Amino acid sequence: MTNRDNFRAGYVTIIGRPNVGKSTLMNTLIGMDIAITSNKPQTTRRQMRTVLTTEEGQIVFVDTPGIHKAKNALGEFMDDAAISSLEGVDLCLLLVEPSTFIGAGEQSIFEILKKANVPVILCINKTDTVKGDELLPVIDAYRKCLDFKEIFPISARLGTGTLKLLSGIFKYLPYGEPFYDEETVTNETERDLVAEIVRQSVLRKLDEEVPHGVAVLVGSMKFKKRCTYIQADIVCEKKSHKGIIIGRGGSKIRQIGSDARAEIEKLLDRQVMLELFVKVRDKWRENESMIRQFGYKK
Ligand SMILES: Nc1nc2c(ncn2[C@@H]2O[C@H](COP(=O)(O)OP(=O)(O)OP(=O)(O)O)[C@@H](O)[C@H]2O)c(=O)[nH]1
Ligand SMILES: [Mg+2]
Repeated sequence: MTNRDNFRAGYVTIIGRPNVGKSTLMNTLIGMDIAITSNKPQTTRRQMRTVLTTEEGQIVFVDTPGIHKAKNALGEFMDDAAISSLEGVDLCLLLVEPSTFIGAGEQSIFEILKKANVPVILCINKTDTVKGDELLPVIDAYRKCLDFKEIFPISARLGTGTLKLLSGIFKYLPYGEPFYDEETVTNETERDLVAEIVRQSVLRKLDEEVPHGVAVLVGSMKFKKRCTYIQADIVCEKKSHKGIIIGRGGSKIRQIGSDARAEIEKLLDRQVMLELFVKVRDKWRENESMIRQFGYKK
């Protein structure tokens, strides 16, 4: 039983530039792979909430897209999703790379944070990629940029420092009742999680510009006795991209499908048959109504 008198509950947004490890950190903190991750920037496209409930309290994490210079309407939606996540949360985690180079990208985030009335904890991530003595200058450089409540060096990938970070987070949450029951891990629908897993497979199997122009829509999900049948559309921006996604003799789409199916089976904990179709929607990332149709809406 939890001691409700000392129970804390609050919302914590995770923001930062693309590819710094925000989604990896959220997954590590909740102990489950809910948000998709990849080595390509701009993997996350909209806010995604997950819930961690412990004896100490309940944290509702908000994973957000990396803040970047938007090049199209989808990019603007993504930046807005990240920036607007600061409204109404109790705490913000700002994730950065372990480097003393603080560029225009970081500066623009400091400006956003100065305007938001939210306490900020700085997480210097990917510390597994640097030597211990390289961290002090990084901490020093960042300390001068903003009035951070705390600074935690972590490795989201290895889980180093994340327990300390969790205790640090709880300190900034108000005492109160939980928002969700303690079994809840996310408020995402299975359908949306399946679509994200297929998109993750595309991101991991394809290079550069092709996955950036891909959206995934789950058409049907039929729960049968032995198996769940899923049909999904992979929407891309150009005919030439469609050819790349399908690959010679269908080899690429088969790899994308089999990796995605394995992940979906883990999520649903049952056998899955996955059928993928590739469609072309010219310049959909510039088209507000298609962007909404593909699930990128508030
Ligand atoms: N070495 C190392 N790599 C990490 C760590 N955390 C994340 N990564 C890697 O960094 C890459 C980006 O991780 P994501 O979690 O997708 O980053 P993100 O900030 O959510 O990226 P966007 O959604 O594109 O903004 C992936 O290849 C991760 O495996 C870490 O602690 N150490
Ligand atoms: Mg992400």
